[in-house]
Amino acid sequence: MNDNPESILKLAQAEFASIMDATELEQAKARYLGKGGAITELLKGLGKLDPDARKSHGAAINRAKEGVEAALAARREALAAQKLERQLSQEALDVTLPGRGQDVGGIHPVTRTLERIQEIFSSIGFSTVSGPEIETDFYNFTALNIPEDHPARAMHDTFYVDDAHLLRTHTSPIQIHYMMENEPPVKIIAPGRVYRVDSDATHSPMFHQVEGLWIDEHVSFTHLKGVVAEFLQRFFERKHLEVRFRPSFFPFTEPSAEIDMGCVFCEGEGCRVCSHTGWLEVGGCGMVHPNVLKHVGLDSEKYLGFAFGMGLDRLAMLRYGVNDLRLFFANDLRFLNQFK
Ligand code: 2NL
Repeated sequence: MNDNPESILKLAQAEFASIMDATELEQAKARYLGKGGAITELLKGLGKLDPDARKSHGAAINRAKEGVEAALAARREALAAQKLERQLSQEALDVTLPGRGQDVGGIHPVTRTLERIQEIFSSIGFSTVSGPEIETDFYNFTALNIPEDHPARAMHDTFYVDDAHLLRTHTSPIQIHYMMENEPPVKIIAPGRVYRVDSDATHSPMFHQVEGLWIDEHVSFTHLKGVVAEFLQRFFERKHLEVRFRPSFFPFTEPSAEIDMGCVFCEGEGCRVCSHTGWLEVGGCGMVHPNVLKHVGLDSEKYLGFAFGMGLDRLAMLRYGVNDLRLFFANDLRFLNQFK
């Protein structure tokens, strides 16, 4: 066994310097300073020496021990520095890379159209009301003077939920609820989703409508024409927008009319959008039928009023120049991003 402290120190220094791993270094330390280690064994042997030899030999062993500890600490530090250096070079971040960016959403064109409609009607005294999309036969048909055998009630036109419930086919039931719960004057618009069994380029099984209703003691057909014309002129931002009423029929109004406006694409010249007529059909209207007033418990001798209905999606298509209704409901970002 090697019992020369200086040569043990040299051995330790050489061994530590060749070690590249922290765990190995701790194992090597044990071979010198641990139980049964070379330095520890030397210290144990001191007891057998006579006092003089013990003193000088002890001092030599202690120098060697301090030397081993110093070499160990230096190597530990060097290995830690190496490890950090390696980590820094491997985990390098390129701080000059551009960020991923964030996409901000936009308001859907149909919602933007609705907000615009609400603003215009609010400025002439109409408030906005809403109601359930699942309705009963009474609110969707009976209260609106639609006869039991009317084709609109058929399974192939209306989505039935069960025997007693259906998906509303127009927003009129909102107004029926409102009239049953509020005293006149009633001055409201009722926008919302409606459902019909129908699907092609110009019809979606779910679409949006906005209806308007004004009930009071002295509301006339003249008010109806004035309100509708004022609305369309402001909605399409045209000072001289032609609006005409064509005689029509609805079970819930009498008299009834279709609402036409001058084509906003060709200014009445005739184009593909207006089928070369110069006119665009945007909705229907009329004076509320006395039977409807009776169904909601209003005195039809005292009160009367007008109602109108327009396709919200169609108004959005005309305003934004969209030629396929289905684009509004396909959720294609290439389409929607154009409305941000
Ligand atoms: C259209 C035609 C219309 C109504 C809706 C209505 C509502 C009540 C009473 C009477 Cl509570 N009428 N609404 C009246 C006439 C026409 O809609 O072409 N809509 C897209």
